[in-house]
Amino acid sequence: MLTYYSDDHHLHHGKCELIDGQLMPCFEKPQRADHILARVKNRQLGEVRAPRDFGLAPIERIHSKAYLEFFKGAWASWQEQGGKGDLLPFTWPARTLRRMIPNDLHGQLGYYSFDGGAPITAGTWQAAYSAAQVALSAQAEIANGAHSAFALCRPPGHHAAGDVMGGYCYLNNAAIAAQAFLDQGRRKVAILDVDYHHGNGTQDIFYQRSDVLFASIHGDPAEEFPFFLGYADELGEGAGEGCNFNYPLPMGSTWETWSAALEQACQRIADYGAEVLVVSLGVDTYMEDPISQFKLDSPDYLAMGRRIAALGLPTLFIMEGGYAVEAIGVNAVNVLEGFEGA
Ligand code: SP5
Ligand code: ZN
Repeated sequence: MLTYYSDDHHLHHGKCELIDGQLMPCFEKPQRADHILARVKNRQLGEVRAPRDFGLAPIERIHSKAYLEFFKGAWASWQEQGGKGDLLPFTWPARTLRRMIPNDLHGQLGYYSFDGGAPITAGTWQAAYSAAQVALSAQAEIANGAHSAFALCRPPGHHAAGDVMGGYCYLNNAAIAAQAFLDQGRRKVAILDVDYHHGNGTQDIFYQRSDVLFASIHGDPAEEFPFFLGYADELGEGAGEGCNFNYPLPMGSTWETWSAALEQACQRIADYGAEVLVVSLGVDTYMEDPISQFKLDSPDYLAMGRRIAALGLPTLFIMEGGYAVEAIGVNAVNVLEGFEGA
């Protein structure tokens, strides 16, 4: 399996995030992608290629121009104001407030985000832009006939909606790739999100559409981030009704519980008649993940890859979360090796 990867992810390195009332070093850090790349090479998964540049057009199919303009220019505005430190939002247009776009940079940052987990640093735009190109390059590989490809994206994307960043995510790499398949003539794309957290951004982007089926297995949002989306009764709306499936699972879930949900999600994908599959590959379901509460073990990821392969679909794997840095390479590549060995 080919891997697409860009060193540009190193340009994004946020300083801290608020966890349990304490400012902690960001869990979403460059070593994550470095460990996965090392494992891809060590296991000789296949060639590692730099992305092509498809420009902004395929990104604009998912994200609004206003959002992209804001994100691209935010760091420069901050510097003009003499800003020090990462750009972090602190006020959001929550219930009781007006949903308007203020002039002030921090006002705009609040408007275009849903949490304080997506810091903008000097290189964040370039890193996120390159991650989207990594996803598009792997997508093109499959469009050209490959049965599978791995987009080693960082920063991740599945929490980002059309004009909202958050949860370590800025540009929704999986959604951008899925849309590219459709724009090239495919009619039905399925996205399977196996990250520990609900892919709220991806769900929102495709919620009213029938050309993308979204299925997500995640920590019950009643107990876990992102809290405000990802419940089992969210089934899609309008034309998209019946094209959205959430499998919220209890804290502490093991492979036994998790794999039963995977079975159901795969059944939905098969019934839908997807022509191609995009997997939002988060491995923060791992038992030793520092911010998550599932109990999957490393060999379980091989089984996960095998079950996904049994769908028999051309499959694009897109890296999302996973914060147990020492094990992230083994776990992510286990999914890919399970898929290939199946
Ligand atoms: C892509 C992705 O996986 N994003 C996840 C963002 C999660 N941000 C919220 C983290 C909350 C962690 N709470 C941990 C409590 C540990 N005691
Ligand atoms: Zn996650």
